Amino acid sequence: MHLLLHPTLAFFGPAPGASPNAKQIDSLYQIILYIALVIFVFVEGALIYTLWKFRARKGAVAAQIRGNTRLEIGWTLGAAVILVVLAVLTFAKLSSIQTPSNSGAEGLTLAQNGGVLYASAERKLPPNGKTLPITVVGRQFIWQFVYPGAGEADGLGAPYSYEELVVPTETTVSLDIVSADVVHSWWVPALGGKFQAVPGYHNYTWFEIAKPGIYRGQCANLCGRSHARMIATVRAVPPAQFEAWLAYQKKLIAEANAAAQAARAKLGSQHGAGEVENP
Ligand SMILES: [Cu+2]
Repeated sequence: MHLLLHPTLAFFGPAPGASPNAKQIDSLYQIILYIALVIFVFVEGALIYTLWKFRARKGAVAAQIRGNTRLEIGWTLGAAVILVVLAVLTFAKLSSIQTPSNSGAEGLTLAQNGGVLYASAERKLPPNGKTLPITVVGRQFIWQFVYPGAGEADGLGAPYSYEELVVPTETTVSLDIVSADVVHSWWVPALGGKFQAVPGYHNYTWFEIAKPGIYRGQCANLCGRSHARMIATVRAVPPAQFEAWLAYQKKLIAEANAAAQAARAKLGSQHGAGEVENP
């Protein structure tokens, strides 16, 4: 179910969801908001009416009322029923928030691009098991994204990017969120909940973006002096464009590594290898 927030209420709502999990969170938020709004108007209305109707007047004697058992049982039960309804709705939506959906028909062909099956109790997979796994590394003060495609057995050589995460549309992307130093918090509001990046732990989340676009977020945990600069951008592009971008990124990294190696070799020949072992 996806409700539409009235424009005057949109200010109070979260960013409109661009991923199925974020949409579920959004609609849950709206259900609770509308129920709360009805109660708020009723309670405040009754209060204002009572203040006016029974205001102090000359000669008026206030009635002394000593409780009303039926009324008290009524509002206790009423509040309990509302809480039960909200709890049931939340649990009903929880699995579609936590469990990734299958990639769309137009999504990336995952078999060729590291559509890896993870035998992990914590990492939830889409029903068909296919997902594009990306590791998100929080570090002071930048987000790093590591994509599948390690060239060597040691796992090194995987393409990566900083600050901007590029993903294919219509593809279920599952994130493995880690930290290289202190606690950070991954949060792109339009793509779902907030997840902490804690050194020594893995946190998992996922999203699936239908249409090309740019989604912005920011580290949501004060992680040091330049925390405010720790921004994140997710750019969704069609799968073919993603593959081209990833290939180009690999090429750039390989070229930069080759240039660094050449520079190191040159320095080594000038000063003797011992001096530049650990530049
Ligand atoms: Cu941070």
